[in-house]
Amino acid sequence: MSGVVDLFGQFFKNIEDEEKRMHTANLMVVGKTGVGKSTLINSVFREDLADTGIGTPVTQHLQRITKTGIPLAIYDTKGIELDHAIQDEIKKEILGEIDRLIRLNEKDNLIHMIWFCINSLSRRIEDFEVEWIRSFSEKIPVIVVLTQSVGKDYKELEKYIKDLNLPVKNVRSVLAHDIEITNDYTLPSFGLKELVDITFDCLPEAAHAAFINAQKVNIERKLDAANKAVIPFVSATFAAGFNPLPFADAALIVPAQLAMLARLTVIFGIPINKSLLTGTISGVLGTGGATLIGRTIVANIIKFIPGVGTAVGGTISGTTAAVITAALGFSYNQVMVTMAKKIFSGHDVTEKEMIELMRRTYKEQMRKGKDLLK
Ligand SMILES: Nc1nc2c(ncn2[C@@H]2O[C@H](COP(=O)(O)OP(=O)(O)OP(=O)(O)O)[C@@H](O)[C@H]2O)c(=O)[nH]1
Ligand SMILES: [Mg+2]
Repeated sequence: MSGVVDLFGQFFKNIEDEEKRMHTANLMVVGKTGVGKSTLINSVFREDLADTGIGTPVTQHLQRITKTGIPLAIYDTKGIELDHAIQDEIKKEILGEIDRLIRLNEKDNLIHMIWFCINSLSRRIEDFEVEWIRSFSEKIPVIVVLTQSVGKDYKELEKYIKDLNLPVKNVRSVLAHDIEITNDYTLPSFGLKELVDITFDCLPEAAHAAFINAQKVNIERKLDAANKAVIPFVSATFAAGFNPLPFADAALIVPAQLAMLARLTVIFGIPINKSLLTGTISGVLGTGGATLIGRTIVANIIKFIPGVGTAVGGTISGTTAAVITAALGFSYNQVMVTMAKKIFSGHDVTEKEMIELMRRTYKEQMRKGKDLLK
């Protein structure tokens, strides 16, 4: 490869393409007023979705909340605690919409999952709720979520509901948000990570990536998906370098590696800060501003391989190429984990610390891969 390529321009274009390719996950959240639906949504998904998303009325008692950049639609219900006649109407309304979407048969528009929320503090499940759960479960997987679970009564309610043997996927207690009891005593939130896990298992495969991207409580799930996504790129670079690549041609694998990093970025679903990402990646690719010469990048990448240096007979083998790609992918994922944890808990991340982390984990990964090079 000769000349200068706008690699980072291509990288951000790859990110846009990956985002466009992603399906959406559609989740209905049902529950009486004040049970904590909005609090739950804001605690599980990015960017305070319930408060900052755009709500579009679907029917009188159902609105669809979405937000640009988040591959998720939430169907939020309103006013279901009203009198029996109205409850029947609302139930028909919701079932009507569910059926309409099933008839449309577009996988991006189907409602994939229902969280049926009941406030633990109410200490009971009403007859109409049991009836609704039974009807909805015939069409869509339902998880009963016991919200605002504090004290010990919620365990009794959880057991009571489980013993009803409803046709649901699960019954889970959660506390979506910490509760401050006194100045120095806070009840910590719990159960959200588990809720994400069991929801994930009920979703159709096409909605998995979107759901992982949109949620912010289960970073291990993001990491797991991202590490799996590295493998095909490693195989591809191994194949590309099966015949030892002349040193200069090794730069040909760099765009594929950046395509990999773009995919990993989108799996994590962290708000895109272009200069932060450019800086972090340049930390191992070498700094050349927005544009880099392929040769420089390869020289930079290779110098991290212990005992290989820049001259290996002027060629780079398939195994070396694969080790480099794996090290780049896995170290980038570690950086994304740190970034996700900080950003989702409201902390700042600095470019300097991300560059250092990227370099350190990249070197570690290269050391691990070194055995393969012998
Ligand atoms: N600390 C704490 N407060 C909660 C939790 N869940 C709900 N709340 C509080 O309960 C109240 C009602 O919660 P919302 O999330 O607005 O309930 P909702 O179901 O969205 O209510 P509607 O939109 O009116 O149907 C709010 O004051 C919340 O702060 C929780 O897990 N922890
Ligand atoms: Mg609400």
